[in-house]
Amino acid sequence: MIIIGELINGMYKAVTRAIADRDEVLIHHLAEDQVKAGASILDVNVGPFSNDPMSDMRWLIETIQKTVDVPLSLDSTKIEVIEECLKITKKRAVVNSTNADIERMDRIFGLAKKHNAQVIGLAVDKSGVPDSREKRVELGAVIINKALEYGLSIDDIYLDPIAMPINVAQAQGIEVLETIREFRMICAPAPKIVIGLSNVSQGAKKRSLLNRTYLVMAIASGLTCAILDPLDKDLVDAMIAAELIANKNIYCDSFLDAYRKK
Ligand code: THG
Repeated sequence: MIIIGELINGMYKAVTRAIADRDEVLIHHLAEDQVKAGASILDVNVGPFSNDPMSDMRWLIETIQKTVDVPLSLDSTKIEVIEECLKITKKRAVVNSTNADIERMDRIFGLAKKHNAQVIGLAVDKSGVPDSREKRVELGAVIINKALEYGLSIDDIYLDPIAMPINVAQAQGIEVLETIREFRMICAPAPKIVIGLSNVSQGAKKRSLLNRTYLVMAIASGLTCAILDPLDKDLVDAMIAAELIANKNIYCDSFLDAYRKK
């Protein structure tokens, strides 16, 4: 599993505050702690309340790159912001994200090709998040075709079926799991498949329990990557156990320690 650390996101009040105060210390800690806990990519998102997303994203990226040396997931709806960030990221970036909208795919895949970046493709179009697995899979295929047209490699594309909050969209939980299963069959080799795990428990009680239960179910369906909170130790333990049971790693008695050491 590829872990994308979710914690540097303005959805978290402490991060919004750190951005406003240009508090490097908090961002340094969040970056280091997530990498130590197993994140191999860090998501960077200024959140919905930023008055100046361009300058806030630049500051976050520069601050993160002072402490850790991992690829960053540029989580922004603004193409100009993504374009600027691609110029300053030191490691190969992940553009988070395009959707299946033709104009956006053209811009994003063009930029990804130019800057040798990977891309997350959301199964969404102008009419919003589909209700059905069929529509999600159709949009996934549209995204893969467009990426190939731009000369990107399948290995550099992550398809995202869009995980929804269980408290308002309960029936979507299973649709997303089935979509993951079908995304694997869109092409060979299969694309990478990612979800924003914490979406599932937003607004609900017992968030950590919901997150780890859904992660295990999604791994059983073929998930290969998740944007999640790597500091939730029970969550990462459940992930390691699920991958072991899915025969992705060889069993040994100290399987948790063995996984974390490698
Ligand atoms: N797909 C892709 N990218 C994504 C998402 C996705 N990026 C954003 C999001 N979804 C994944 N990241 C988060 C980060 C935080 C939370 C949920 C998803 C979260 N935050 C608390 C909340 O809103 O309740 C913050 C509360 C606090 O202030 O402490 O749940 O699906 N490609």
